Amino acid sequence: MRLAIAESERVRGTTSPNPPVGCVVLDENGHAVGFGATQPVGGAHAEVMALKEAGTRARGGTAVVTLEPCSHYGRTPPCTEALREAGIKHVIHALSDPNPKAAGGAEVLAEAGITVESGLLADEVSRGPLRAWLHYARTGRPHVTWKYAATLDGRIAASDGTSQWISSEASRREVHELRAKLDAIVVGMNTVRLDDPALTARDAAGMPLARQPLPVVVGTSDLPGGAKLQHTALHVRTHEPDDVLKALAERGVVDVLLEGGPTLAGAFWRAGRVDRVLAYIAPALLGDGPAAVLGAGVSTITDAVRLTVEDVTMSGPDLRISAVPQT
Ligand code: AOF
Ligand code: ZN
Repeated sequence: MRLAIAESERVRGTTSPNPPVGCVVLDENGHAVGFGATQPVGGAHAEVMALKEAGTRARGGTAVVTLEPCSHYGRTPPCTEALREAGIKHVIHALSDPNPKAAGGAEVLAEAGITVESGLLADEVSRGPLRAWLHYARTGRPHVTWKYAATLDGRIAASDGTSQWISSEASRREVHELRAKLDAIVVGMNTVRLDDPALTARDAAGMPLARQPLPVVVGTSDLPGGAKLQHTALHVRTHEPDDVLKALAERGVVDVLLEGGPTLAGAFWRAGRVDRVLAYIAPALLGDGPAAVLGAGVSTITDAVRLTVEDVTMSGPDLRISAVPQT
């Protein structure tokens, strides 16, 4: 299953609105003979890719897959059918498919005499490669990760407005890799005015990475003339997080990185539309300057938004914290 997860990681950011699924086919002796991952929309599912590589070695073997094989005729024929025809005898999947149209694969396989086991590394898959898509499948809204870089005292800029660079080079590089795995990056008009970002995913030498997320600017006014994003960004003329998310869902966006700034972050918090926080905390102190979020709708301590920390790691000299709001 870890190999299947690794397969799925390779296609992250290329499959939306479909999930990035990974699959490994083992021959009857348990040797891995086929690897596959979901192709861009309309293309083959993970199982079909892995079966293709395995060929006749799949006969009598096992398919290990991060999501329950689909049982429906969608843009492609059912994976349950492909597995049966290839002579697969066992299927192990991490998660059941929450999409009612595709679900039911486990029963179909069992009826065909294939043994089915579910739940292997389910937590790892649901927090990892399938997290955003699971949220989207359940709510119809893209998943939002709010990412920011701040000092130890929670500030994202100095009092004179300067903000380059709060986080370390290691952290900034990590964010570029993350950008390439997401569908869209969202910023507000203030960020465009202040920072004139390009919102591209670049490597250490500043060259664009192979995959680029959709840049999105939120705000009712026009983009300033000459802004880097003027001809590349999707401009959503609203301040309402739900309207933004609706516009993005209509374009097949599932996984969103909310990058700035504090006012837009506040609007997403007030609307309850932050699904995960990714904070890069630099060991520096400013004492003055804007906070990471403004106007989150909290005025008294009992209303504080509480989060659960999922992970804390060092990113160069910075602390990287991943946390999810408590429900
Ligand atoms: C699988 N393996 O690799 C993926 C699955 O429109 P379609 O026909 O491509 O079907 C999309 C649905 O199929 C998607 O919403 C999800 O339920 C499932 N995705 N299933 O067996 C895969 N990507
Ligand atoms: Zn399928």
